[in-house]
Amino acid sequence: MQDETTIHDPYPTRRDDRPRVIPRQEPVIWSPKGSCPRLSRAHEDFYEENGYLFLESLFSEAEIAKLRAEGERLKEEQQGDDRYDVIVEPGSEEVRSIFRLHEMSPVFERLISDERLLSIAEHLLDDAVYTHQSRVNYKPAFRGKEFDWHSDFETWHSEDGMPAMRAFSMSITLSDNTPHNGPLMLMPGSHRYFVSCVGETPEDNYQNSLKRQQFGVPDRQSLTEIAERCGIVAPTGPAGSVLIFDCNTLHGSNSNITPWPRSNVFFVYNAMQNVVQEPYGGTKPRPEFLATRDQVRPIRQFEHHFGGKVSA
Ligand code: 6CS
Ligand code: FE
Repeated sequence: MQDETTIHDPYPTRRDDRPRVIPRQEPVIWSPKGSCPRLSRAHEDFYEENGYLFLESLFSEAEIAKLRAEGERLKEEQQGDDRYDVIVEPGSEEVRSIFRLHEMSPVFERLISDERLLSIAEHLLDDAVYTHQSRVNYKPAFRGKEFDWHSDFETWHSEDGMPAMRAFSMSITLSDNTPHNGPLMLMPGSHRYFVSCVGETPEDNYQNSLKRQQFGVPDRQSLTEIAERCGIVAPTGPAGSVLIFDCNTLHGSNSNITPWPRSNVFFVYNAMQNVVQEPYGGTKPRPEFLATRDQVRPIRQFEHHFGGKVSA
């Protein structure tokens, strides 16, 4: 158990019997604004204010067709295997998520280092970046179940030992995300509040939480207050769009009972200066497929760009 007197934990969670709302202590965008070739100033201002940004049709239909085929290939390949990094839907054998895409698929390994994504990641985090986690959430037709409201950072801090809010997710839509097939919902601006959760994390929690999260789900009063303050949005758009969201933006999604899947790839970029340490919740570190720990290496070397001057 992490002795609280040793390392100060700015975001204590799953420790007390009542929730707390702690103001965010880190910047949202770590680089000076206006220094990213791929984002306009309006994009940066929106992301800083809301904790998410939706970039429509970043990838062409031809590119997405290849990515979708790769997602289906992986699913066919894993179907029926009782693999630890393949999660099926509660109550069915439908594949819910496959993790470690960047290790299992050269196609997705290339995608995570695609300049259209990597340059934004290095800018937002102002550092060399590595893959903390990658997955495809299939949210299959008729049977794709919900994801309860949560902050990814709350889990990654408590169960993986991620020190600071210097990470974010990119969700690449492999299928059209419509208002009806369970698009990701977010509370815009919620990234500025860390909601500590109650309830001590059971050992090997991930064996249940990836199907249905019960620990690290904020209490209903906090969720209600923040939803009333921030509202709820559900960005939709065609396959090939990219939803960027901060590690601490509250999000979730409804079940999918439509005949159309809502399959999205998720890449989590973490700053090299924010490599996971001992889990702050005191549980044993989660397996490598959920949080890169032994294989941490930058996707590429990074040089700081301040006002066009390049300094190593
Ligand atoms: O535990 C995790 O790391 C995963 N759980 C959720 C619901 N979102 C982030 C991540 O995929
Ligand atoms: Fe999440």
